Amino acid sequence: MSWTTPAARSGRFSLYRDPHPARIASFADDVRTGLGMRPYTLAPKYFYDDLGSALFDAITRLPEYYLTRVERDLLATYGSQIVATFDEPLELVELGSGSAVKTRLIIEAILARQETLTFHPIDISPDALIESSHALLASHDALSVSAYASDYTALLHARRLGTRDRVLALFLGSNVGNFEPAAARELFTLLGATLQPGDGFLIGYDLKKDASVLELAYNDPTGVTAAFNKNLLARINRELGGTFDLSAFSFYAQYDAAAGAIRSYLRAERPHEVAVPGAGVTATFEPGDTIHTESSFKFLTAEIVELVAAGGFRERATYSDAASRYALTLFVRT
Ligand code: AVJ
Repeated sequence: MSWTTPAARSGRFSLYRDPHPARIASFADDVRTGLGMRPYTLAPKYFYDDLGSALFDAITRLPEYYLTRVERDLLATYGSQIVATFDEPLELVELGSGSAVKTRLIIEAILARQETLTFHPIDISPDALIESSHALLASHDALSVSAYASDYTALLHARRLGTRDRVLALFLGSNVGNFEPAAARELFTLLGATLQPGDGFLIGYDLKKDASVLELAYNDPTGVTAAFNKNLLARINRELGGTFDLSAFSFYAQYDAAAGAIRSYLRAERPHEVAVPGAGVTATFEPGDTIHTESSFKFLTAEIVELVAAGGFRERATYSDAASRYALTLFVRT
């Protein structure tokens, strides 16, 4: 198997798979490392199994979690303007496309002014890729999809996107928020090396704001975010034979204003001993011991501009809502 030969092809759809998935640390390896030392840590990319993806989808509908809704409104309002920044024909690339619901708005803006479009979604979940691609293809005859089931850093390293025309790359959903600043800078450097001068890059990010608004978005009173986090323990039980008692843990998220990040934790409420045979690790918990599950960074536009500049990008325009909750910044590769 290789990046150049699709693992599946039918009509206007091709799916490419990472030929070297072993280079990416596996779930078991990451669980062994994360529970093998203190403070306990698990990586947020493992939230997204089938149940976790469904729970995240529920989060995006919570009244307190404004991020998804505001971003969708910004794309609906400014999509055509964003697309009109570039000469046609455009090709579209998306890092971490997930369900690609909001991408539809950009696809439609592009297809309003050119006859055909190739969309290159990259996502770690092949199921999400196949499902979202088929939904998009079913509603747009003029669309072709070249999908990549991969960690996007691995794919960008491989430089095998196979684009021909002017590219607009998307990185939406505040996904940048899960990257420590140094890792984000590295990702933008890699992206910049993959794109050509004149190509575009649109990033969506959550703006810094009052801690109470941010904390409510992550400590939703319905408990969906708590379930989303606890599913990580349930997934360890399901896939690695773990013995986590989910009822021994509570969830909380706290804004670290100095770092500009919401930090999410599962906290043991009583003494607990866990074995995870599939990862070859055991862990003990005293009441109050935590597992750090996620950091969700918040930004000023100037901070995003500075980070993305590492990849050789210049800010072209920034769009945000009237309440300055969320922003899209459009960059051009220089
Ligand atoms: C998908 C990483 C942007 O950090 O806001 C939502 C994930 N975690 N609620 C975020 C998430 C808890 C989300 N990102």
